Amino acid sequence: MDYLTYELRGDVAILGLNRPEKRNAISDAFIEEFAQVIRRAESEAKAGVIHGHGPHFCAGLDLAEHVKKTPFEGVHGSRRWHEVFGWLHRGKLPWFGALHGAVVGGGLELASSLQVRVADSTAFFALPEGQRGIFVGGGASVRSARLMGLARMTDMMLTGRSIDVETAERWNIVQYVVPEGLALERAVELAARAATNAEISNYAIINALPRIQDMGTDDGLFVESFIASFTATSPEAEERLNAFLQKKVGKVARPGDKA
Ligand code: 1HE
Repeated sequence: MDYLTYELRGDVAILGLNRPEKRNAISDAFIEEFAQVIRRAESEAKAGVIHGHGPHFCAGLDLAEHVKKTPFEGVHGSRRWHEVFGWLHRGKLPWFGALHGAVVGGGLELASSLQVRVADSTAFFALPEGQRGIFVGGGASVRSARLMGLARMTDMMLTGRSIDVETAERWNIVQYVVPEGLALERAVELAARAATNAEISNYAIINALPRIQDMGTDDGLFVESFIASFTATSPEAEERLNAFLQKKVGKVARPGDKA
């Protein structure tokens, strides 16, 4: 592979963005290889982690390639990012991001497509599209805006503001902050934990939860009832519920307990 590394560790697929000399900037060839590797992970793993090799997670779109495109090619390129990132956002596996250094432009769009983001203290976040004379095209106007809110994203885009990891946590962009160098280890640990859930529950969490956010209250609650019943009556749920009632599995951990 030219742009990515792949490792299967137990049930967890670990994908590394691997174009460090260009700060993991995403070209057309990169996105096609990424598409293949995501499909491979879906067939082999129960959860996935995405991290970046080199000093940064991802510098976003390959700007050198972008300048050569016609308007229509640009639309197709953006739609392809939507499709591929869509497999992460509402796909088969829960995905965990291990972030460090620059998480900018399309890098933030990629990170926003994942379910859980772990960032180390070196991570910083920006949407420099306004400065480059372009607009977000990898899903940020939907996904990143829903994480941080419209006002914050508008500010980031208008002012070119770069935010640190503490602010990113406060703004809902990341769920975990860890010391420098520990994001990958923590993300793999969390992904391994998610991989032990019932697959049907993970699928509902990934696919139903965001859709229900797009619905009104009444519709959302109606759909929730069907998913709740469908999952609870599965053979796997029966097995897991009985295991708890027969005290064969552990209780809910208290905060701070080692899982
Ligand atoms: C790149 C890219 C790139 C670096 N496309 N080549 N993204 C941006 O506007 C971010 C632009 N990048 C940067 O601001 C900086 O590179 C970083 C802060 C991320 C990292 O800085 P640093 O000092 O570690 O690296 P560097 O020296 O700036 O970059 C190393 C090389 O990578 C250099 O190439 P070289 O041939 O001179 O060695 C850079 O030109 C190259 N490089 N970033 C192409 N992005 C679907 S729409 C999404 C829209 C967007 O993503 S817009 C945001 C684009």
